[in-house]
Amino acid sequence: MIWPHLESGYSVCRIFSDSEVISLRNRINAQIIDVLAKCDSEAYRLLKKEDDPLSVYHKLGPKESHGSTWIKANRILSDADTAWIESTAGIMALCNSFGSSKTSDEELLGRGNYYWRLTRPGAKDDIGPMHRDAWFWELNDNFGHDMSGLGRVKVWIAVETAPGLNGLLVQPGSHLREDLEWEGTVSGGITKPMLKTQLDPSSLTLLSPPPGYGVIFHDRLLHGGAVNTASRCRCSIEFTLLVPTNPIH
Ligand SMILES: O=C(O)CCC(=O)C(=O)O
Ligand SMILES: [Fe+2]
Repeated sequence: MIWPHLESGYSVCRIFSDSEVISLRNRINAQIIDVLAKCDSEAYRLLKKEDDPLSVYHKLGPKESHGSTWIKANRILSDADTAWIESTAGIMALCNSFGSSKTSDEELLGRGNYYWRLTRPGAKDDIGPMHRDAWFWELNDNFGHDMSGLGRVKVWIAVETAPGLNGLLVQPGSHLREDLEWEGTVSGGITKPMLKTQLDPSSLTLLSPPPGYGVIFHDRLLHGGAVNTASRCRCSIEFTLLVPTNPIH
């Protein structure tokens, strides 16, 4: 059972081998090119010749269209890539470690939803504020899932990170807090949670594990993106596991 840090609410462990990280990168690179071909012809022309678009994406500079290009629908793994990721030893072991768990399907696509994100150097808008994923589920009627007898565990896996310069910010132990105030706000047609309680910056820990390593966390853990202070984009992939019973609590 991969859930040792009950007090912190998260655990970091290796999920993908080096060759799997390369395969995942290649799949994300292909998706970047496909989406740019449809949504941003200028960026497409610049990046399609590159061997590794992910590592040069930052050279496009500040682009207002970044947010509208990289909506969730354009960042979700395809059917074929989903079948591949679910066949890797690391994802299978992770699912088995919680008993019979499976990846959630918030978008109702008939498959587990794995989506990646790019956060550009210095771009404050590429970063989500601190939140609990549980709040998204609460605001969205559990995305149509029947949650009886199920708990949720979130998984965030590094694809491209720079140690200490980007990654996932967490507040250790915050899954147990009962004093947090928040509200739902609508932005761009999506209802999102907004934390109202002020957090002490010194209570936050930046996790920037190397590519292939994942942060597995309680869906009540407070977390968010950290502004990327590296020179290249950060890339990570995330998904929610529905586990038979809540492993903490
Ligand atoms: O990667 C980020 O910036 C935020 C990730 C997040 O909120 C999540 O994985 O649930
Ligand atoms: Fe989140």
